[in-house]
Amino acid sequence: MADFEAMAGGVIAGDFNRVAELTRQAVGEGVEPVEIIGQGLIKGMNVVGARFKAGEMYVPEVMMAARAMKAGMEIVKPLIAESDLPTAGKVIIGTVAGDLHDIGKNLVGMMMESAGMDVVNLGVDISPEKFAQAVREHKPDIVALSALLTTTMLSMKETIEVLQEEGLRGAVKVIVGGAPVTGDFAVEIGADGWAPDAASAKDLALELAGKK
Ligand code: B1M
Repeated sequence: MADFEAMAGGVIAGDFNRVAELTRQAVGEGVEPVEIIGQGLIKGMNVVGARFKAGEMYVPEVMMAARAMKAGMEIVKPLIAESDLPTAGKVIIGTVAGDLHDIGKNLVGMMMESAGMDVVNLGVDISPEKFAQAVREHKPDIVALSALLTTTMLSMKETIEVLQEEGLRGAVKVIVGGAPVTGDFAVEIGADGWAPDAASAKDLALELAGKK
């Protein structure tokens, strides 16, 4: 009998060996991979998101939890047809042009991935044109822009403008975040949303992708 509670607990504790072991066990017992993801892995990560938001867990612990979840996902993913994977929407995420900070952005990406979203992480110093190219290529629901410098917040505005100019803006929701970015700024530059932290960004992306 698959122990989903222990699996979720392993994710919360960041114990990737335990999560891998329990996942293998469940697979061996013939449990559906999609059930393992939904009942065990994502459930654990949901708790992590809520605790992080409440200030009860910190960045390194969240990263460990995401790593534990990944250990389980790597076992079940090859067993699922791509079309059967639960997808909560597709996101492209990147740190905007001129900005090399990526710790927070990667955390946001991990949270989204852990919630079942298909995340394409473009990296850092991503120009508006590169974002536009990625939208054409990947056809995401959400474009997520991160900036940590007050000077590079302007690149967020430029990215939205280029998406508009290239006729891509209507096809995606744009969300922004990063330490200097505010909700007012998001409204000012015409973004669809802003979130203060990784767990809230995940919730916002799910909501805008129509999955929450
Ligand atoms: Co830089 N840096 N840095 N830096 N750095 C800051 C941001 C700074 C506040 C430090 C300071 O002066 N007190 C300051 C910015 C001042 C400003 O403009 N307001 C600063 C500066 C000035 C610089 C340089 C210019 C320094 C220099 O060279 N003179 C330079 C710029 C380089 C460049 O980008 N072009 C620089 C370089 C660097 C390092 C390379 C050394 C390194 C980055 C390493 C890396 O990322 N791989 C670095 C670091 C580590 C920092 C600090 C210390 C920590 C940032 C961090 O990772 N925080 C930072 C000071 C600080 O914040 N205490 C600082 C942890 C991370 C989990 O939080 O990124 O805020 P954060 O992400 C949060 C939220 O913001 C949010 O969720 C995350 C988790 O909850 N979030 C989103 C982030 N993206 C989001 C997207 C969303 C939603 C939420 O939706 C899409």
